[in-house]
Amino acid sequence: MGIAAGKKGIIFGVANDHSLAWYCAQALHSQGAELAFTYQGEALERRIKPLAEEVGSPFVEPCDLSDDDQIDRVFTKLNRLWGEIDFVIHAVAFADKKDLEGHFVDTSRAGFQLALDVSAYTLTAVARRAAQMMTSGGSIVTLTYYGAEKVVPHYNVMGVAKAALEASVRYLAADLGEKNIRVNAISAGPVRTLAAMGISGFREMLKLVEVKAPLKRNVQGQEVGNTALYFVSDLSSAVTGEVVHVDCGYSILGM
Ligand code: 0WE
Repeated sequence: MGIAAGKKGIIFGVANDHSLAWYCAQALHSQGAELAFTYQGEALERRIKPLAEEVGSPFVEPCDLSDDDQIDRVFTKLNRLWGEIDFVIHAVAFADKKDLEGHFVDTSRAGFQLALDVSAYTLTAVARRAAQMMTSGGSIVTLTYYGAEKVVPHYNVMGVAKAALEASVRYLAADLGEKNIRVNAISAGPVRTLAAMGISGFREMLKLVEVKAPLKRNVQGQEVGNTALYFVSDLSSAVTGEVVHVDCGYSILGM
């Protein structure tokens, strides 16, 4: 018996075995949770299917979260499979690469809309549909980053999107609390994932955290997964609307 035994939920955002969504999946599976997955685009199918199989998942579907019809389709299908769910892991973000290289002031309307739509609105889009299936209460967990709170060079429009995401966590927590649905965010320190690859200066960021953070190291994917497990489990039954930093203490320095 594990602390997530008997709990069922859906995970959005596994791209490969380095994804924070995948670390969440492994932590949840290790404690008895049953997992459903969605992935973005044909290209990822070949990567996701074997991972889902590793954790015995009965549900792996494509879903472009920028398309309401695809979200509806996934939840209709999930409802037919399980009828009820206990948790959602939302680990999804996207901005145009060119908006993560230059200056924030140069962000186009289209770039702003894309980043906010995919990285912030999708939490609300998913939460509304998931809440209908959370008939015994539930837990919704998303991933955010320090760039929402303070200026991080080049994070730019993603920082604005994560600020909107963190505010959405609080408004969703207020709306869904009466159904005993909790909504929280994990603000993870930098981790080598697909989303972090190719970002200029990422290695230097990892080095800076190692030198400056109170714990003198970077966060591991497993530690982010364990925090998601805590939020899904009843250990966090009175915690909602929170953004918890899982960053080896880096953010307390205010750098
Ligand atoms: O939230 C993120 C990554 C978000 C992200 C990354 C990409 C890269 C490839 C969103 N969209 C894209 N679009 C792409 O085309 N992180 C917390 C990781 C991250 O991203 C940064 C960081 C850190 C840390 C970007 C600039 C500066 C620091």
